[in-house]
Formats: sequence, C-alpha cells, structure tokens
Amino acid sequence: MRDSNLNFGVLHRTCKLLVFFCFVYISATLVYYAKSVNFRLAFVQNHQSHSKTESSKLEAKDAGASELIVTLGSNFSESSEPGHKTLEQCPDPSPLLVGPLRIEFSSPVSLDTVRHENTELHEGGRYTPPDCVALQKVAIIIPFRNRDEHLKFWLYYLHPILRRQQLDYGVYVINQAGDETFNRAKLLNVGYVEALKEYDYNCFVFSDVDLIPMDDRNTYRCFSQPRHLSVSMDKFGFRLPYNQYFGGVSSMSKEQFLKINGFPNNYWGWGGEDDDIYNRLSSKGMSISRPSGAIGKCRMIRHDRDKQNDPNPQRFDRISHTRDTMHKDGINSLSYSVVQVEKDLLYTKITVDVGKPTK
Ligand SMILES: [Mn+2]
Repeated sequence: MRDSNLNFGVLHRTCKLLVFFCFVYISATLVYYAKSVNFRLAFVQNHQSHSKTESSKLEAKDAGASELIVTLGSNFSESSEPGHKTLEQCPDPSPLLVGPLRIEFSSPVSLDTVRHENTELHEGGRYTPPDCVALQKVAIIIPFRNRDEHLKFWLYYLHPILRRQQLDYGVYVINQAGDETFNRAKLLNVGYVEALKEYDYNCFVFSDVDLIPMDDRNTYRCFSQPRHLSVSMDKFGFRLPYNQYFGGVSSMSKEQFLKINGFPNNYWGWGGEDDDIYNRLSSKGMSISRPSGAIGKCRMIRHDRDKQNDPNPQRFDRISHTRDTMHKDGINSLSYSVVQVEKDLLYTKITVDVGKPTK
C-alpha cells in the first residue's frame, strides 16, 4: 500500500513537470512567432517605400570587366524617413536569368494576353526594376510597318526577358507612314531622337521586329564597344553570315552612336544600311562586341519579303563611300515629321513621315 502511494506521488510530480515543460515550450513558440510577424510587417513596409525611391547616380560595368562607365540620371531624392535605406545598384549579371528559352511561333498570341502577363509595365512599354537601381537606361527601337503579328510575338517574348535582365527600359515602335520604300536606318535615327525626348536614355538597342533571343543571358544593354546581339540566327544556320555582319539586333551607347553621326538616312529598300553602320564604326576605330554563339542564338519569324522593300540596287555603291558621306549624312541631317504617337501598356508607337527617295 505504501509502495503504491509512493509510486503515485512520483507519477504525479512527473506529470506536473511535463505540463510545465509543455507550457514553457508553447510560450517560447508564441514569442518567436510574434517576433517573426513583426519582422515581416516591417520588411513589407520597407519594401514598399523602397519602390518609391527615385533612381540615383551610378556606374555600370561591362561583363567582360572592360570599363564602360555610364553615368545615369542624377535626379536623386533623399528620404528623411528614419530607418529608410536607398535602393542598391542591380547586380551584374542579373540573378533572375534562366538561360536557354523555348521560342516558337506556331500558336498566335493576343495583345490582351500579353498585357495581362505584363502588368508590372508602365504606359508606353516602360519598366524599372522595383528592387534595385538598373545599370543602364535602355531605349529599344523597332523599325516597323505592317508587321502586327510579329510585334505581338516580340512583345510576348521580350518583355519578360527584359524584366529578368533588370533593365530600366522603354520600347519604341517606329512606324513608317505611307507606302513609300521602307527606310530602316532612318527609322532607327528617328527612334533615337524621339526616345531621348521622353527620358534620359544612355543605351539604345536597335532590333528588327521579327527577331527573338533564345537565351536571356544575351542582355539587351550596351558594352564598351558597339554590340551585335543577333549573332547566331536560325535563318543562317545559327552562325554569322559574315564577320562584319551587324544586322538584326545591335546596341550602342549614346556616345558610340554620336561618334558615328548616327545611321545613314539614304538607304531606301532592303539591305546595305547595316554594312554602312559597320563601316562607320570601324572608320572611328571601334570594334564589334558579341555574345558567344550559344548565348547569342535567336529565332526569326518566317515571312515573305514586304512590298515596298525590294533590295536596294544602290547599296553596294553607297557602302563603298561611307567614309566620305557619313559626316554629312546621319543624325545631323535627319528630317522627318511625327504623324501620330500611341501609348500602349506594351509599347510607344510613333508613326512618322520619313519622306521618299530623291532621284
Ligand atoms: Mn526579317
């Protein structure tokens, strides 16, 4: 009898001890949980106020460690909120990149779908990374006429890629008015001028509407030398057609573009203007930078030759005189008139009258 009383006493004390430990455990858990909720709230508040900060002065460096120092806008506003930190410069390369992409054009896309998938954009096809200050301010210029189907694919694929590349960018579709012969290079000049009227861009990417990169590590930004981005197109069996080839997609900083007086205005019809641009660059002692063949792969949307864009018979003669003509024909002799400006969520479309070839 005494034994069982004793046993019961031990059991009773053990149980009390167990209940006590459980209580301590639960209390500790509650305290930690409350702390973490507090922390998350503070983080969200901090994050939201960060997104509102203006961009600051910064420098951008080449991936190849050669030094292109691009000084971006300095409209920097200091915040007086206590505990408020300014945004840091975006890392290079962007940690959001995924590498090779599957690009196909078999099922058509609708602009509404593309708008719904890109709600982070601002009117006019503008984007600024929310969490860091972009390394460069990039205007993407697309020469255009009657290629709405291609533009949809371009917007569908490129916007998510450009966001992952953490660029502060805007998309400018430069639409040639009327039915005269197409003039790609002049439209690119117009895009340069018109984009700069809107924002302090320091880098310009010139892209055909039918070319889509197959790897997001092919960053649509500027480098210490003019960049050729569409280096291995499916159309050419994923290789360069020739070493001096500068067609398709290319990029130039503002300084590089001005050094060559922009692009020629007198290449009407298909071909030659890209070789003229190459001649301008090499005559100014610049070289072409390129991504590797693997990273520079891209797909072209198949199409027939457009009407009013026949091969330009004068192109060979013009190319042979670039060095003599480039100083009087270029951004310093550009004349055009704006017919219409349309702002979509996905792009700014500027319709321009660029005139017609003089005989
Ligand atoms: Mn094409």
